[in-house]
Amino acid sequence: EDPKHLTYEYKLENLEHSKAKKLLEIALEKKSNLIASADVLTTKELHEFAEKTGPHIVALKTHMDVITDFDYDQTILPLIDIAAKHNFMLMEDRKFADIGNTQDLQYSYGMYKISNWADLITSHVIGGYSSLDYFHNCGVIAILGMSSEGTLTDKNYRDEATKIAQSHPNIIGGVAQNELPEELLLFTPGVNMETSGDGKGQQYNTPDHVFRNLHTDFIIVGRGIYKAENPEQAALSYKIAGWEAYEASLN
Ligand code: 5FU
Repeated sequence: EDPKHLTYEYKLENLEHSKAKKLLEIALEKKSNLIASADVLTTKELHEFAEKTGPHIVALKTHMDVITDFDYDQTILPLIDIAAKHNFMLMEDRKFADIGNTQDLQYSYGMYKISNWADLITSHVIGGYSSLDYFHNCGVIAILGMSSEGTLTDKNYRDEATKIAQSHPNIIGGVAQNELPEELLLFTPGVNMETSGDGKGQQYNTPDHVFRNLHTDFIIVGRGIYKAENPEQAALSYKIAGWEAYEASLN
């Protein structure tokens, strides 16, 4: 099998969405396929984590609703500057799962005002094709399959969800634990080089596994980096491991 269609260069040429292109450009420029998940609890920790990991990542993934001292001006505005300085994208892992009108409100209003700053957002597709129509100015990453033990995202669900992802112009890819059609970017969480689980249902694989067997495009790493003794060093290690696994998967 010719591996050309698996390369970031090929995908950059062939994908249309501007956010997909931007992500692929950053990947090639930094030789990184790493998305760091910043599941920290304060604005200060979030900014420090973004500064430390920024040079090594293509995107910073957030759960803004766990930031205990969230304040739009204090939390978001500096984060936008840090992202610009280190050239990474902002991905809010909001996992929308409602009717179109509610998702439209949740995306732009409330205190997080996600549409103002997120380049990428995650959304379930459980509300159906049209529920995804209101995510403008961002790239949507559809939750197709989850990494947790006992997830209900069985093959039938994933196949139907993948059809929506393939046909909806706002969707650039999916979160999944299986290979996806070539026109969708694959984002894989549940990556850790130290351990196989967290005792709370999370199931981990290595970077090598997810590139070789799933042909993933981007690895998402949380505790492997932010819980490490030296998060900056850990980000660099995952960046190198991810890139080497990507290159090895082409051979
Ligand atoms: F959709 C998913 C999924 O299937 N598994 C996940 O782990 C999302 N995640 C997120 O990736 C989860 O919400 C965490 O933010 C992150 C994984 O963090 P970890 O610390 O590497 O387990």
